[in-house]
This record gives sequence, structure tokens and C-alpha cells, in this order.
Amino acid sequence: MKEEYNFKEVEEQWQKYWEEEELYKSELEEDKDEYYVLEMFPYPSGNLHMGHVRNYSLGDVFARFRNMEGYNVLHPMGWDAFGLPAENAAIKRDIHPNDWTWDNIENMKEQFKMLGLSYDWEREVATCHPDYYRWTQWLFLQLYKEGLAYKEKSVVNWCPSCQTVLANEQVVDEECERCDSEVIDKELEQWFFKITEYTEQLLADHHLLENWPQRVKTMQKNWIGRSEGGVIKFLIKDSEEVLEVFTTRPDTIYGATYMVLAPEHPLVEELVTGTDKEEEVKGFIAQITEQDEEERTGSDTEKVGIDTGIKAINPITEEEVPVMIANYVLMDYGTGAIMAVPAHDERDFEFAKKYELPIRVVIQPEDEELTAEQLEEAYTGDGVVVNSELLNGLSANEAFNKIITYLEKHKLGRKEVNYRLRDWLISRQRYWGTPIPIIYCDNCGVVEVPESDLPVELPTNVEFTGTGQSPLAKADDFVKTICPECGKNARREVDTMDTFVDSSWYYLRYTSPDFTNSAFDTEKANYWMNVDQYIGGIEHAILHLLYSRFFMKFLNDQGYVDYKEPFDDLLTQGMVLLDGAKMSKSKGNTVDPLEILDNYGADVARLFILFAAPPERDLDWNDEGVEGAERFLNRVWRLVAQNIEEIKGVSKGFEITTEADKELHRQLHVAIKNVTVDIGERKQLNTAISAIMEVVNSVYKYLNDFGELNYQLLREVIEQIILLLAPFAPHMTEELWSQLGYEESVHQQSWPEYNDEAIKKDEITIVIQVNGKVRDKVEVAADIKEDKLKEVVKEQENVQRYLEGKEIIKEIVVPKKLVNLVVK
Ligand code: ANZ
Ligand code: ZN
Repeated sequence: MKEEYNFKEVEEQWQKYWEEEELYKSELEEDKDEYYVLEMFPYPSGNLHMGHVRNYSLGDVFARFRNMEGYNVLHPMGWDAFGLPAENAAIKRDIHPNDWTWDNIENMKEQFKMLGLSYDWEREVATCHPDYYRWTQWLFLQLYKEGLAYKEKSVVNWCPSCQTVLANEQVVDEECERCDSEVIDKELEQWFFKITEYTEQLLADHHLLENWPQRVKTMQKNWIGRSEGGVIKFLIKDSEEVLEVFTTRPDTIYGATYMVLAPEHPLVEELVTGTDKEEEVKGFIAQITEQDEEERTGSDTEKVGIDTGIKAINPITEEEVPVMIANYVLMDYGTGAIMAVPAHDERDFEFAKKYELPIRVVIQPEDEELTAEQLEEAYTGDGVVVNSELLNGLSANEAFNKIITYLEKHKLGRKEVNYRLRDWLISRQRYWGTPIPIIYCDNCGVVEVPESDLPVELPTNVEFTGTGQSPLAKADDFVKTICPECGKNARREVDTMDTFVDSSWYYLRYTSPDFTNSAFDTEKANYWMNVDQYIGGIEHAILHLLYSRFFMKFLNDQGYVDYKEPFDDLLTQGMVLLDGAKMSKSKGNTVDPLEILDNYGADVARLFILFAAPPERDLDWNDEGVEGAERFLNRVWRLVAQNIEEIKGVSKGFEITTEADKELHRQLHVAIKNVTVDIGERKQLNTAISAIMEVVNSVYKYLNDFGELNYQLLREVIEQIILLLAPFAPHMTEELWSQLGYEESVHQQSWPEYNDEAIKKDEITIVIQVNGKVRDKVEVAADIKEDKLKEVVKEQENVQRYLEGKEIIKEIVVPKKLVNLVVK
């Protein structure tokens, strides 16, 4: 065996072997427990970046570890292959998106293989392949049949000069990314998925997501944005009209000193037309509707408004209050109108101050009197209701219930729940996406493409001019079709689907990637699902995960799969930084994984990236760290190389005879336990690696300190270390394993088991005194170092009580017996 480790030879050789032996092929085995490890599939940009290396190295460790633990592991990989960059490449470089994408896939797959990742490539899927998007279209039709896919007018970003819809990312500072013209809002017919049908379930099923980071659950919850409140009806003076407002604080109704309508509110037109304010109001509205939603609601955006001259009547107090129009009220939330309570709402307070509208305090803290004049900001805290005839003296909560009951009884309002979540707009005026399987017929209207006609294939002979609408609209062969119902000439839908649709169900396709009867085989999905461990970036905390959860619930309702949630355990990995900044091509601060692979090999790259930080934290790239990982692997290699003759010659099994043997054996079991718990439960792969490093140090110590070597024990320890290291450094450990004479792959061995008995140290009892009086006792390892002992002693609760406020002036240690702390 060579003294020096040559990764170049070793890595390639074993990658070939694994592929030939189909080591990572996964098949349904009823009598075996399954474990599904999944990393978010990448967009095939063409080249791996360090974020990928981190994501996929993490997943690979879990997959290999669970496999050694005896699970039937599913670990697939594929491509989220539709999307804008392919189309841009087509425009800029005159390459067809299809060619560009498949070339990139080939490239990246090669790079994945160089990393030694244990994927079952037979399950590979690509969302741009007709065999895949056929089923995305099928899913669309299932949603459509259930009334969960619908078409509706919606406001989109429109570039008047390119004559096209722009995605939000293509709008830069209100201007078109391509031609710099000002982008305007335009109403267009768009396709939506009715995710709002599942709002309550999406919230309620958070209890099934025990193993998700709290942070992600909170982000989803906020995104859904459930608010409990009430709708209250205000009459308009001198009119038959009723103005409904949504409020989360009906308890503050006595403090409502004015009303605000969103500029787009349908009542506006009706109420102001013909009044002397008409012109002024309409001019104002035209100005405001140019701002987009984000701009309008931003907390530092100046609130602007106008008085309509109209009065509304408070249904409880019968007081007349002015009706304003303002930018800070949005049409698509609640009812698009509010009762403003400036004393207790920050936005209303700011607005009321600016326009000198009255402010009335109706909630007071328990022990303080508030007056409108003193208020420097809205009082939004808890308290007692005041200045509110019916509600005085109640808590805000009691008042809420009382006023709702009152309003409902008198038909002046009702309890209501509102959500921020909107239906999912899935139409894209783009070429490189899944065509929406719909046909328009003058006779029959909107007609589904029959399932037997799927897939609706993307035509290839289209023109990419970079201007105008979706290239599909101009592909006559595609657009012109025959109505499946009446046989007359008809037109195809030219929009494609948002790529988030493609990625909302791919994890199901992996369970039966070649299934031709449906999107997936229910029996297989029920065996493999849920995904036991899902790993990906925090940037997908909201949309991708929410959409996937929605799809899963829908498919569950339709009886296609037994589960309601797709992902059991979620790990969100941190970013890879260089000098504190996120690695990014546009900033030019990247480290190319290929270069690292070339200089150090895959095992070093993997080990470094897993060791440098806990998975969910950001990781700062550093070259010394990489070299450290390299040194460690070489150290393990030499450990085997230098002892191989001796240990290969001994039989299996060992006896512990000396103290040194016992300690080495103990260290081994400490390591096995730590690595097992760190991967399997804590998911802290960095500390798992430290534990392996420590036991390697213990072996070197054993070899150096003592003349009498127990080679049977040494063989045991070295072999177990190789097994522990196998998920992290799969190539080198495979080579070492085979050098030791084994014919079966190291990755098919059983995971080492630890023995708690072996971990126990001989313990002794130390008596602790403070100023000569016995205050406590503690069990410590017999060989504890004096410094450590002094530390442990002071940590004891009972001792701490006697140390409080005192200064230790002396520490007397009687070895193996007693510690006396002298304090003053
Ligand atoms: C009176 C009130 C008094 C309010 C008070 C708040 C505090 P969330 O929690 O986000 O649901 N609101 C309602 N519809 C709105 C719209 N379309 N655009 C802007 N603001 C709107 O917020 C609900 C509260 O936001 C509602 O309760 C309403 O102001 C405002 F002390 O009504 B509130
Ligand atoms: Zn027809």
C-alpha cells in the first residue's frame, strides 16, 4: 500500500466501480424500512457552485449513513429545467433553449459524479422533458376539474414598448429591464391555482411539521397571514350605499374618527361623480394608482390622501365621519376600506396628524390616563376600554366579543377572518415552460386538452426575438388546432406555467419515474413517501415549500397518495460566503468547485464544507480550512498504511488487557456514539467530524505512547473509524476498506454500534468543602485533570450558593479525595 494518498487515481476508480455495481440503485422492498433523502433539485445553469456542493454533500452523508443503518434508502436527483435563463441564452447567444438546457444537464451531471454523490441516476427526472411535463399538464387538468385552476383578469407589469408582460424580476426601478421604458400596470387574463382553498389546512397541519425549523414555519404563517376580526357596515350619508370595512379591532369602534377607501374601491366612482370634488379626486387617484403595492404599503412611504367630501355614519354612535381616499389602503385586502382609529393604529395616527383629523382615545393602559393631546404615537398596547358607552371598563378582548355579538344581532356587521395569502398566479408569457393544456374554441369556449392527447409538446421551431409576446403566440403550427369537442378550428393557450408548478411535485415522480399511467404510482409513492429528510436553501422557505404542501394536500384529497405533507424533516442550509459576502458570479467572488476538485479531490472538498460550520449556519470559505481537511485525510491514510501489515495479519476479535487498551476502546465508543447522534439526531455534521478527528488522535497516541500494541484491538478501531468516515469521505474509505482485504463495498457495511458500558470511565467521588465545611460531593473521572476538576467543583449548585458574592482566594486539592475552596 502506498504511503501517500493519491486521490486522482482512487476517486475515479471507485466512481466507476459504484456505477458498474449499481450500488445506489433503490428498489421497493416491502419488508425493509425506507428512508427518503432529498436535496432540492438544481436549475441546470451548467456549472456547480459551492452552494450546490454544500447542499449535496449534506444530503449524501444522510443517505449513506441511513443506508449503513440498514434502511432502504431512496436518494434521487434531477433538474428543475424550465425557466428564464435558457430563453435569455437563446436571445443573446442564438442557442435553442432545449439544446442549452440539455448540454448543461450533461455537464452538471458529470460534475455531480465527480463529487461521488450516491444518487440513483435511474430515477433522474428533468422537468423540461415531455415525459415529465406531460404529468405537470395532467396535474393542471386535475386541478381544473376540481375548480382549483381558473382564469381571471389580473394586474400585471406591462412594458408598452416591448408589448409584453414582464415578470417582477424583469422590472428594475419601475422600468423594463430590456428597453428602459416605464412599466405600467395592465389588466390581463391570467391563470391561477386556488391555493386559498387550502389556507386553513396549510396552517392547521403545522403540527405535522415538528421537524421543521421554527423559523420556516413562522415565515409560512406570516405569509398566509391569518387575521381574525370583523366586517362592520357604515351607512353613507344621503345615499343608499353601505360601506363595509374589515377591522381586526372592532373593540375600537368608538375611536373611528374617519374612513378610508382604497383608490380603486368601486364606491368611489359612484359617490364622487357629479360632486364638486369629482375632478380633484379623480386626479389624485390617477396619481396613486401609478405606485405599486410595495411602494404604497412601505412603512416609510409618505401617506397621502384626499377628502371626498362624503360622510359615513358610525353604526354604533351614529356619528358622521369624513370619508377619505388614501394610498395606504389597498383594494385587495379585506374589503378595501377601513374605519380609521388614529389613537390606536400607527398608520392612521400618522395620517390623522398630517391631515389634522380628530384623534380619540378609546383604550387605556390599566394604570395611566391617556389623552389625545399627549399621544406622540398610536397606543397599540393592551388595556381597558374608555370613552365607549357600551364597552367601557372591558378589556380589549372582552370588548371585541361584545361588540361583535351586538353587531351581529343588529345586522350591522359580522365576525370575519381574513388572509394575506392570494391565489397562485401561474401564467407566464414565456416559451421555456410547461404549456398550459387548454384550447379556446369559438363554439365551445374554454376546452381542456383530453388527457389522452397529453403532452401538449413545446414546438421547437420558434423565433426568439427578445421583443414582443411569448414566442408561442407566433408559432402558428402550435397555436392553430382543432377543438376536441366540436372539431372546428380552435386556438391553443400560449401561456406556459410558472416553474414553481414543475417543482411542486417532482419528489413524487422520483418514486416511479417511468410510470406511464399517471404522474406517479400510488403504491410506490405510499411506500417511499414522505421525504424523510429534505435539504435546501432558506430562500425556498415560503413559495416552493408552500406550493409543494398545497399539491400534496390536493393529491391526498383526490386519493392519489396517503400523506398530507410532503416533507417530514427539513434542513435549511446556510450560504457559502467568501470574505463575509455571499459567493456570487455577478460580484466575481466565487471559488470554483471544479478547481477544488482538481487540486484536492472530492473527499477533501466534502469534508471541508461539512466541517467548516453547522449545516444551517453560513459558512466562510477559507483555504486553510481546505488544507486542514486534506491533512486530516492524509493522516487517516497513513494510519492505515503504516500498520496495514500488522493488522491484516491478525484474526478478528480482541481482548482488552491493559489500561491503554481500555482507554482506546473507550475513545472508539465515545466516537461512535457522538457520530451516530450527531448525524442521526442532531444533524450537526461538523461535530460528527470532530469526533472522528478525536478518535484518530487517540489511535496515534496509543501507537506512540506504548510499546506493547494490541493489533487485534488496533484492527477493530481502525476499521470502525473507516466506517464512521465513510459517509463523509466515500472514496478514500472505500480504497482503505479494500486495502484491508474486503471485497464488499465499505458503503454496504453496517453502521458501527456503540456500547454504553465501554464509554463509562472509572469514577471517583470528590468531597467539596467551602472554608473547610463539606458542602457537596461530585462524581468525576478517575483521571480528571486538576484544572478540569477545579472547574467542575465550582459548577456544583450547592457550592455556587456559598460562592455567591464571595471571592475565592485559595483552592486546595487533595488528589482523588477532596477540594477545599477558601473564600472571603
Ligand atoms: C381599525 C383598527 C384599529 C385597526 C386599530 C387596527 C388597529 P391585519 O392584522 O394585517 O389583518 N386594514 C384593513 N383592510 C385594509 C386594507 N385593505 N388596506 C390597509 N389596511 C387595512 O390588519 C387589519 C387592520 O388593517 C384592520 O384593522 C384595518 O385597520 C387595516 F386600533 O381597523 B384596523
Ligand atoms: Zn369547439
